[in-house]
Amino acid sequence: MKFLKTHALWLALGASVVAGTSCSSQSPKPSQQAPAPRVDPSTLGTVTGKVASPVPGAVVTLAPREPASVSPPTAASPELDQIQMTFVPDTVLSQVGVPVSFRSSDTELHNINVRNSDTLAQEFNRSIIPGTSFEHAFEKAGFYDVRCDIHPAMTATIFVGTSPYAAVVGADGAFTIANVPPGSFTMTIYNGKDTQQQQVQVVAGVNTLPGAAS
Ligand SMILES: [Cu+2]
Repeated sequence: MKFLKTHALWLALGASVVAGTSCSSQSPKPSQQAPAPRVDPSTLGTVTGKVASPVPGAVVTLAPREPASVSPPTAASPELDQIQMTFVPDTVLSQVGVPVSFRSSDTELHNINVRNSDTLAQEFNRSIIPGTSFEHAFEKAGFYDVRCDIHPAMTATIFVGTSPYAAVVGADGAFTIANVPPGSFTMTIYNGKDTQQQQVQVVAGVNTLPGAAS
């Protein structure tokens, strides 16, 4: 992805917190050490915003600044499938220590070659038999490039964060982060090679940042 000066790209960034949109029925994943304390679903929100001129695979995260005040992860288990010679989805969000399920729903034999995008260190490289799956938990945060060496057109990206609050930015720049508890967060925007951070206070109700699109 090309370097872009995002200070000029931020036409708009808005964050709104909408109470009552959480899914309280999800169970903690087995990998999590402690069960999730009960959180009143009406206190959780959905943070939405818009990044101008996003590059493909841009990611937005919210890292709690007050860890004790926020709930543990509620995100679904991440999965990267292979369907008709394509990785689905093309960008997967995970967290440090949370297993990613690698699956092949294809009839072709593929391999999965994963490298850290920054260090190029190989995380693993293994073949996957059609109709099977395996899990792998990443221990280092960052972006990972995924490819199938048999079919060079098959590529994907995995983002491993330290927070459960993350979203892939859409082609139109829009992003939505669900199940966010009120609190103080550092928002990080990974837009290609460029990274931007700002502080966000998530409160009940609607919170629109300066410059947000109407
Ligand atoms: Cu392949």
